Amino acid sequence: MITISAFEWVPDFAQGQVRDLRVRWALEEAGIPYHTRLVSLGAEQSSAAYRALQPFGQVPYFEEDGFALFESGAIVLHISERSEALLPKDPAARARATQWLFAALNSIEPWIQQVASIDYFYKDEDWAKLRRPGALEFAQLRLTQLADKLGDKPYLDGDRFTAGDLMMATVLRILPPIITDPRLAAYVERCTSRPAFKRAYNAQMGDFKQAA
Ligand SMILES: N[C@@H](CCC(=O)N[C@@H](CS)C(=O)NCC(=O)O)C(=O)O
Repeated sequence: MITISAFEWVPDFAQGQVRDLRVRWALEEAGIPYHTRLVSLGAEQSSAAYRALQPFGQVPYFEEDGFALFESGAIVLHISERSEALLPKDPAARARATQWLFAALNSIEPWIQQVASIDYFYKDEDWAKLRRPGALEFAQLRLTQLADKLGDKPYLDGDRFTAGDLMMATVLRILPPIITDPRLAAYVERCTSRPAFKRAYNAQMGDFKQAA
């Protein structure tokens, strides 16, 4: 049985956003059952035992029959390799889905996360007030470029949802007010109205409720 780690509690703004959601969503799309190991913020995440599984003390990690993996991108890819619902069989389509998964993590997430970190953690700092307009401008440039590439297609590679869309949608959800292009807003809505996303989201929120 697969085990993934998740936080037992996070502040309200982070609930429904923690990166184990990506892994839960991939498992739901693939129809693979899993358990969660709930970890507390602070001492437990920083313990040597936890850091043996996730060297940065973060969530999520993935474990199955003694095989352990960290980094949500690597975990989602590992799960996706087992399911055509996430990675097409055709090698070229598969490579393009992987390309979009990396684009989400490497070309989009850092810029959205920069603005999100300012808004969530530093908004009253003088340096943050100076930095925010430039960070926002760059994030918006990337988002416009993404929207142009998406165009009128339902998903990034055309008509079918892949692991690339799963990852991109989780990244675009990080800071909803930043998504002003109607094509991207509709895309996020399309991806997150999938039943597998709803099950994953409810499972994360359910774990927080249970621990409260
Ligand atoms: N690159 C990592 C990032 C994981 C990450 O940022 N996890 C956050 C929760 S969303 C975390 O554990 N934060 C607590 C910390 O960094 O101490 C991944 O994608 O798995």
